[in-house]
Amino acid sequence: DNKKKLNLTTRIVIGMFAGIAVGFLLKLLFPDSILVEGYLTKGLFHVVGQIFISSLQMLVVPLVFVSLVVGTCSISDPSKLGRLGGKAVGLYMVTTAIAITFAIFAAVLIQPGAGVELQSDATFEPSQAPSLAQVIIDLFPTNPFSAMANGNMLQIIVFALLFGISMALVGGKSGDRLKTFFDDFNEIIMKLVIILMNLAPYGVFALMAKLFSETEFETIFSLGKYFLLVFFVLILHGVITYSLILKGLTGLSPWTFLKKMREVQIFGFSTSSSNATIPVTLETVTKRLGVSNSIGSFTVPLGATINMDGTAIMQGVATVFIAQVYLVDLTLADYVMVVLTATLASVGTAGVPGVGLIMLAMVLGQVGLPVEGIGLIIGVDRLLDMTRTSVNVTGDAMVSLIVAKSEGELDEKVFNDAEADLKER
Ligand code: DAS
Repeated sequence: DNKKKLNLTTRIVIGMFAGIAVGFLLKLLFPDSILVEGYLTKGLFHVVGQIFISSLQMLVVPLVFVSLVVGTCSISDPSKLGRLGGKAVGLYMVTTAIAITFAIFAAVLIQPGAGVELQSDATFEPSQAPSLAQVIIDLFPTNPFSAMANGNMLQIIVFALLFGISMALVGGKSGDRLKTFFDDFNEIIMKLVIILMNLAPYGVFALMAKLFSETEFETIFSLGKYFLLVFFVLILHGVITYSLILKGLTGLSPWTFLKKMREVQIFGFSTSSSNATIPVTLETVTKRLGVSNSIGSFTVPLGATINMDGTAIMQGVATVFIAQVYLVDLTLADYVMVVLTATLASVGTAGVPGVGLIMLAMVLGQVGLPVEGIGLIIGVDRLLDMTRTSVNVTGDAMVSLIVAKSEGELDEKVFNDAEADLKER
């Protein structure tokens, strides 16, 4: 039985590749079959895939609220919270700025949009980037229950932090009684995460089979240079940059980190949602990488919302690509504006599928580029969204490790134990 349990990750990887293979086969053998579409692509695969994603999303709000209350009330001096917040937000902003700068540099070098004759008939309303003041005001929920009902992550985080601090300050019998309640609640929710992770091989299979049986690969060829450049910079950032930062700032083994992050990356890839992946990211960061819950429960949900390095990479390349297609010369000041806008825009938007394109409209609007240029790249965005979400969640986990290590709250025995928590799966 232990042997079977050991290979949930393997089963998930098998599910992913089997889904891709079946998707390709269906597209190849029954290209326009109504039956396949009716019973599989829009039928079985769609249903199983959506149930899988919904089951993850179902846990996000209770898990984030409860784990953050538990995490916060175990932090004795509230001043530490300020330090934690500063380190986490600082690292999230810096890694995102590095990501987009790297992406812009690569795009200016490779010129993916040069000589591209593409027309876009899409029309886009450039949604205005929320002012920083508004973003800060919106952090505080007028009604915590509606914040939870709407899944407004930043407001849930703020409410949980305040609630946890108050519990720690009250202390005594009622504080401890409530802490015991939340500890138990947290344990049950985390067990539920593990139970639902066993759905993953089927859920990932269904999502991949549906995606690869309905993706028009022709569009990818027409935007080959753009697609491959974004993909390449994403992989470089996710593997090389993160390894250098992790090794440099903590001395931890990047290989161990990336190996243990495989499941989380597959969840991010198949769901295209950092938010839906939070339960798996948090479970992995605390139980397999050795980050304390009081840090992980804060840095992971925060990261899923404000940290989107992968998204920033797409935005960097897309902005240069669209400028090249529309023959607009961007100045250095424009590029700086793109870096700032993309980094700031990522703060105010949740980690859900396709949010990167919505933010791209803000970035293009800031540098006066035609927002309908998004129509040029929307056809290949699905696969890129999946890949950049994997990078986003990897960045969230990496920053959690760095903050935990700097606070002396990283259990390196767990981090270096290849079998850590595998028995739970
Ligand atoms: N899908 C988003 C996420 O969950 C990223 C994006 O849309 O770019 O992180």
